[in-house]
Amino acid sequence: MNINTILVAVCVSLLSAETTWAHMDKYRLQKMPLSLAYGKNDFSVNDFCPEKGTTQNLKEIFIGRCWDYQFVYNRQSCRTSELKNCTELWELFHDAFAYQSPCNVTSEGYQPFIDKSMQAVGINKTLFWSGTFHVAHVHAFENRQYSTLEDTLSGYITQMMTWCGQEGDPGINYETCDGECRNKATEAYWGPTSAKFASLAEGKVTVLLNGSRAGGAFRNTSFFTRYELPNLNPEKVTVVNVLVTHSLDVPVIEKCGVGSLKELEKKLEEHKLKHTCHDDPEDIQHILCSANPGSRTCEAWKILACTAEANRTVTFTGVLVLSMITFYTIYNFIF
Ligand code: NFD
Repeated sequence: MNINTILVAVCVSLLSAETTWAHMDKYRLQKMPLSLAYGKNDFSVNDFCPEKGTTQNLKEIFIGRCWDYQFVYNRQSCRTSELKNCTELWELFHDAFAYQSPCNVTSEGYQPFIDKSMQAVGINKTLFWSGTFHVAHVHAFENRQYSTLEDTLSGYITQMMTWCGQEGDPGINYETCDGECRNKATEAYWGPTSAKFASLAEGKVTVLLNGSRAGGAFRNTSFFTRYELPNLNPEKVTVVNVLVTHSLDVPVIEKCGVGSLKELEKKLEEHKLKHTCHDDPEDIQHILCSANPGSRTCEAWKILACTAEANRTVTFTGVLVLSMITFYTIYNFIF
């Protein structure tokens, strides 16, 4: 039996069912940001939001979130940028879609609201996500150096809401937004909002992709591909750090440099953007494992991490003992 086998056996016995992940998750649940309060999995917005029409009390939620953002959620925004008038922002937003059919809504209509509300998040802070909604927001929340679109005023106010207009009174359709132009109307808002967010990015930017997503981690149809990547300014963005995460206990579909991630590298080069790519970074793996402590992937990962740590400790102790023996021998020899 070699030393490594012994260390693995020690780690297996030490790692009991009651793990640190579970504690971390309990702590996290106490102070969840808005973007995390709605569910733990990544699923399509249609599954997530069963209501068919505009979110009830849209105006009140909009204005409430707007003041909340400026005075509570992102308190320092009062100091770093001028205070925005939330009623004025609501009017700009409302005028972009109310009293019109969703088929007539345009990106240009939303531009005054976007221009008035969107602010830069700061150098090295921008975090994009695609297929990783939940984990990206936990990551941004826990590593305060990151900000997603949903951490900006415009993204915070409008995230996870549904809205659409109608020609007749009251100008907003609370019954259904499921008409033929639903996607076009969604795109008219989120397209230019994502583009503006990306155009303000500076320094290192990070994108968190899902390497277990059927259809590829980097998809031609995603907002990231169509609106964010093309609007990154190579004069201001020093490097694009691609992080690829994989769902636990399911086969890995893509890794850095493979499949659609190879396409992403090409696209970044076409845009003259430097890039790096990392599979399953440790801090992301911690987040996934804290939510699913019993998963097979996490168990294996914990044993690996523990064995590596134990190996380091054994090596360190060995070197220390050897140095002491050498020192003792030399000392005895001299004196
Ligand atoms: P996707 P993408 N809960 O994952 N962005 O690249 C809720 F509520 O395919 C942000 O197309 O990536 N919604 C928004 C979810 C909209 C969830 C558009 C979930 N668990 C673009 N998972 C936004 N905040 O709504 C997915 N969605 C929705 C910007 C999500 O709202 C971001 O800066 C989106 O409408 C990010 O870098 C749709 O599913 C990138 O574009 C497609 O999400 C994400 O768009």
